Amino acid sequence: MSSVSILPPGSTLGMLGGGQLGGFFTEAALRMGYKVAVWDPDPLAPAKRYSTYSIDAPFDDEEQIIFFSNTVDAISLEWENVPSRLVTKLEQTHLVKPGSKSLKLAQNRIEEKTFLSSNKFPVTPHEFVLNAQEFKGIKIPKPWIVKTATLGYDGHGQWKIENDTQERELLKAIHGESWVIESVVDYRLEMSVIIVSNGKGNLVAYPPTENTHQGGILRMSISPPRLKTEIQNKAIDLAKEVIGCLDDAGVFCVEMFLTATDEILVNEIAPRPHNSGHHTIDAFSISQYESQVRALVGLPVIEPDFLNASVLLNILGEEADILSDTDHKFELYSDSSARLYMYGKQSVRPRRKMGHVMFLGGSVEDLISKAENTLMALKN
Ligand code: AIR
Repeated sequence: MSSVSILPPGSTLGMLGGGQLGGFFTEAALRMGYKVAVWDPDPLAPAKRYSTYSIDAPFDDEEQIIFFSNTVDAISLEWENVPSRLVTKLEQTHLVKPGSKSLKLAQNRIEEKTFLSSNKFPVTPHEFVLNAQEFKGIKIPKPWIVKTATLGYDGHGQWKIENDTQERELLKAIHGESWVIESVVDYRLEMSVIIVSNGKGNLVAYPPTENTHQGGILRMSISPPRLKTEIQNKAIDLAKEVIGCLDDAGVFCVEMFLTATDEILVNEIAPRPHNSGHHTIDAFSISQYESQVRALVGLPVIEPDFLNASVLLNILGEEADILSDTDHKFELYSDSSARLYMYGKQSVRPRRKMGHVMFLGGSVEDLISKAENTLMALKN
């Protein structure tokens, strides 16, 4: 599609996927005067709490594809598992940001790694395994991180394999798939950079966040990161180069490792806002979700102002029930620096992202200890 001028408030934006990321997009779009049509097969998807139009059909429902196309003026997405076939189809008639090219890359780790290595971006040592038999020929020594090539997110489809027994167990459990096998890198920390691209060469970055994970799922995200400015700038430059190479528009996240020798390796690219960017709602003048709206409707994509330090704590699985237990006296409820976000998910599944707490202001060290205290209280 050729580019258009600014889509005015009052227009309807289509959102493929209706999770928390789509929910925050929808809130930002509503504030800016837009209507949003949220398409998610789950009738209770969080973003539908705010949507103007809501579609519950599977993503291949021809009737709903027509309804959606007739209703929306431009389209974005909020998770990688939206079928790329649908996006390719919608692209023929609508502006879709990001487009199917970036989506396909993010949907297949083999394609993603190939894109990164062929563009000479630093990545962890890896091998591709196209069927279970090929596990025998892997040259990378254990320990490995095994990742399914497709349909993985939030630690799903990922295993740490440290010895031959674990490899045998894994081979019993997995089925006809393809995988990326990565060396376990001795890294100092994980970080991510959110990039906004207008698709015409203008790329804007949010400063990096420092991220901690548990069981492959983001637990805390710290901003500003406890890193030298030089390393932060290096991470921003690298993220801009990676997203520049994609040649697409929208909000993207580049996840990275910082090694013990201060080398930065690119781990993953997400063609959407990111969990580690929730803080941009409270801690920056323009959130990643407003940036997603801006990039989509053709408003200028601009550098956000940093407002205050923040630490995000994700609320996972049954922790959501513990947090709402009225007998429990959580300090965070009497702490004016703590903002609670619950996504309104109806079913609690183990380790599912149910909400988050954003600790704001003051020093990062104080915010981290508040987040750690909350985590401890959730375990008791
Ligand atoms: N998401 C997308 N990629 C990674 C994550 N965490 C967000 C999106 C998606 C939601 O998580 O907002 O819709 C899916 O969450 P769940 O709990 O239904 O699996």
